[in-house]
Amino acid sequence: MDEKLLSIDSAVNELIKKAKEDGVETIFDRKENMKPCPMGEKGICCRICAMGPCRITPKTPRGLCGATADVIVSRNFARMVAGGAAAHSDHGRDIAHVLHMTSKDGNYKVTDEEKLKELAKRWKIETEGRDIYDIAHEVAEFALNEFGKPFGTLEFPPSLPEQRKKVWENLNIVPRAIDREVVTIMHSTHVGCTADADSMLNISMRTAISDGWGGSYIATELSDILFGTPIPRETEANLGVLEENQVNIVLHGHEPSLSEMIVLAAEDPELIELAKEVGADGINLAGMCCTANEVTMRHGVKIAGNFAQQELAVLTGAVEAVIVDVQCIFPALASLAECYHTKFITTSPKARITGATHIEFDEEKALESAKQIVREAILNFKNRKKEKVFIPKTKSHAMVGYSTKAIINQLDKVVNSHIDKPGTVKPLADCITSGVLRGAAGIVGCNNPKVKHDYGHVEMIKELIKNDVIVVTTGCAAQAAAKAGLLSKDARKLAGKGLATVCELVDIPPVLHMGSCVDISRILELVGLVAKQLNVDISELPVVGAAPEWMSEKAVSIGTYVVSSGIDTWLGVAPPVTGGPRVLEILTSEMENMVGAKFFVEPDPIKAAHQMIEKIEQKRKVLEEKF
Ligand code: XCC
Ligand code: SF4
Repeated sequence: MDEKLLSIDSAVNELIKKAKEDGVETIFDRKENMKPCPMGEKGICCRICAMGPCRITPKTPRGLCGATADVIVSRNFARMVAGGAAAHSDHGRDIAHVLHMTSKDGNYKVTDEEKLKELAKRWKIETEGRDIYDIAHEVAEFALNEFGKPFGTLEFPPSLPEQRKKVWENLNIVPRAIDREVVTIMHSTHVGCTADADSMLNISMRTAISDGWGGSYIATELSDILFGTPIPRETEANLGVLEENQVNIVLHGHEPSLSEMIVLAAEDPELIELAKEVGADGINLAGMCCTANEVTMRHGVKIAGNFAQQELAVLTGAVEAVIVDVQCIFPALASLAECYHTKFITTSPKARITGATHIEFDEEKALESAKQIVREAILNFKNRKKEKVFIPKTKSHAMVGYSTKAIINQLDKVVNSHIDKPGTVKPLADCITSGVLRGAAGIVGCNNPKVKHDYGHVEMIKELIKNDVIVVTTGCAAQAAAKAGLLSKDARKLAGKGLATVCELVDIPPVLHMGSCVDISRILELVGLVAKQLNVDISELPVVGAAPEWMSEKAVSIGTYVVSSGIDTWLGVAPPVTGGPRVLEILTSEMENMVGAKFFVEPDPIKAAHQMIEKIEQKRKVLEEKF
């Protein structure tokens, strides 16, 4: 096996080599030995009842109950959507509970009062003359109600264009309560329920929409209210951000309610003093996966790496603790950490892992809990084995923190205040209609060892910006971009002339970091606002999406809500649906007639980028006739 082929990131390749020397295994080794099940890959294995498992073959074209390949594939797909929507939305619910817990003297406070009041007004909650915390609690209750309200449909944010809502109404896919949509999938996929691929995919779309425009949107808005709406700031990315002489703590997972408190705890003078007592120069926090995105957006905390790098952080031998909450955490970290001095600390009852040290994070005593966890890390510094330490030098400069509001602030730089009022997306819409920017692309998602690490993200992004397509990014894709230097303002030199000029005038990099995966809601918000500005539907905009290295169920939900929102989406890895001809036909063709967009599968990121550009140009032609 040629290690050089595993990643485009030299830090990764160096540490894969160290793993060999240290005699430990990583995902890259396990990938070598894993032979994926061909049935699973096509989605034609059903384990929904105990008469099975049933596998579809030429000799057995139906399961015992008579389910066809399409029925099985569509049910499996729906369950992936449900898993993903549940994870994002439950994260949103947790944040709502934290908002409900806020008080003037508590650990959790309201940071963005303006955003709170805006949301309160939208939800018709009285704000005049009221204590900010009374408003916060009522907003939290309203949000919590969105998950399980018995009647009516989801409250949509004002960024959703009316045209889009009509599309959903006509297809009968307007979500009701968020939990209800997830439960409906679990019910409909139970043995003896939905046995019709078309209907199963409609239900999937409705559930996915309840994630993107519901659970995830709530997660983002309430996180901003609690911890602040991100503004542009500088950071650094890659394993080179770990420090030789400091207590290194890696924050990994998703919900900012934990990581925000760790950030606070790490600033505590007593704990800094303790770090010095044990012989370190200080405490160094570094983020991983979406937690990294959350804390870098709001505090500039450095980014250690993305999904495929979590084991490699431990392999440096320089990490005192990996602190995790939920989602995207390798169980492999438990046994790996044992080979080093690293403490692998789980904190959520939703994600306990055998072999990990479990210190339950108590939100009622959040700061105290966080301090206890940081103290564990500090006390572990003495166990670091110098001879086992290897920190790659690699790190890149990056700009992060482009919330919709931050982008609008940047756009205000070019508003001619005699003609236009500031505070809108009009300058962006103008750049798109005039053709200075050909269009926009959202590049999101994970790492997947089926794709050379980071290659899919980085090559696709480079090709797009070269062709004057502005890129917005979240999740582990954003971290790939950060590590490759694409989030730096310097990356303008890789952009086409139009995009480079816009970046110069507006003072932004050509690739904008918009946050974590739940923050894809920020992308929906931005795109929705541009569509409203131009009075068109989202599907009419020269806007595309891609997940070149996706792997999680969350990504399936995301892909489905992005397409359902009218944005064509490219996947670098085929989802397990190829065994269902009707399912495949709907996802890659018929959805276009239904919601104005569809899925494309293209493993080659450069080819995919050109397909995306072609689609953008097609959409431009139609749009240009309107303007
Ligand atoms: Fe997870 Fe959110 Fe994927 Fe990264 S991008 S591997 S889902 S951390 Ni969300
Ligand atoms: Fe087999 Fe039908 Fe049971 Fe699935 S639901 S395992 S296809 S009998």
